[in-house]
Amino acid sequence: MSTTLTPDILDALALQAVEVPSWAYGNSGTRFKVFGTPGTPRDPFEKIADAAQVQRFTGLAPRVALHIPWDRVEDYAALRDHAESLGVVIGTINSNTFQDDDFKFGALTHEDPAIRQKAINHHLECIDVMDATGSRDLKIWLAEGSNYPGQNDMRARQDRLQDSLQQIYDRLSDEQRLVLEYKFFEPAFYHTDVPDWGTAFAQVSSLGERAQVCLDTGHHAPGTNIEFIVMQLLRLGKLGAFDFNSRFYADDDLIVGAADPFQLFRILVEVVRGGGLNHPDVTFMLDQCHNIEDKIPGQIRSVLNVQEMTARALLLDREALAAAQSANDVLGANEIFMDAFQHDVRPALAGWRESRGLAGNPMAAYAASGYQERIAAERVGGAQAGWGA
Ligand code: LRH
Ligand code: MN
Ligand code: MN
Repeated sequence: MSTTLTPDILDALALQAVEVPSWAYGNSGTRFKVFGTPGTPRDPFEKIADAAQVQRFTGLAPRVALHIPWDRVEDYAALRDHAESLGVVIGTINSNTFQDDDFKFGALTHEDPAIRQKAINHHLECIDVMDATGSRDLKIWLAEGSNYPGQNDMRARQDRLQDSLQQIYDRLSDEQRLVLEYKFFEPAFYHTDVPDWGTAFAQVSSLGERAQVCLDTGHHAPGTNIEFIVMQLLRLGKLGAFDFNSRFYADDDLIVGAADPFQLFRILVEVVRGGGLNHPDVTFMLDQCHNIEDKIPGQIRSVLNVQEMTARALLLDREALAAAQSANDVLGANEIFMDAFQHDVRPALAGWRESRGLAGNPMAAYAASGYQERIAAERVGGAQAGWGA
């Protein structure tokens, strides 16, 4: 194994981009309490300004994802200009059908054609937002399902879902994509209409080439081999996006790489193996909430964690690994794998940053910048991540 980051690895890292979610900058919490944080953005313009700080200090986060209606504004062209003036662009547009009373029993799967049409129309509005902001991806996560056996006809709901998704997909331009996110439970507790990668894969496969699967790392049962799913979706050409976060118990939305750095490493090894790293077709997005920590440094830490594990994944000696695998050298192969994971790349990455005119330690540089104190003083009455907006 190379003991340092070679020029090839540094070049690969230079192309890495992690998309940050606008909702990470708003206040969030659990169903028990949402804590307010001084300096929380009051509107989407301020969320984008905060996201731009992450890019400013890391050079790794050039795009900001929006959630509609949380980030609904009058003038999307102005929002786009605002983002670009701060050195970032608008990324994925996330739809939201989980906070409207009409959708209590379903949205894209609803039995009532009028309600289903309302849900489809919401997605068409999201595509209008994409047209106005230059966004490429429409991300759909559905909070639909049932709580009790017998409550619903699960098969009829799949059929309605397929029809709804097709109508949405047909409205996309040739440059735009639809990514469908799966989640095994919550808010529905018995059945969920898109619970797993197989269902997402089946649904998007019948739509067309520009329909892909989004893998949120927090959306699997404990113990799931997520890197296997990453491998399979890349193999099938259907991994469109990641929602990165980490979890101890359920969909905790904690800082990526905080709970299980080794899992993040294993995922990124498969991404590199599958040609996904720096591949324009796989969006690396964060989907996190910072309930108790400051949000901007929480996001800076997150993108640094992704970069760190990516660098380790790139250090994996694939030739030696392939040889050990062919020889059925079980322990030898595992040792090669672990060698890459155990390698401390932080000093090399600090040097990488400095060579690009960035601070070696972005966390410290942000803390010293005075930005946090300034927003705390200037902004009064910040908004929730969207749950109350
Ligand atoms: C659902 C989810 C989905 C939503 C986001 C706020 O749990 O992961 O991506 O859009 O959280
Ligand atoms: Mn998600
Ligand atoms: Mn989630």
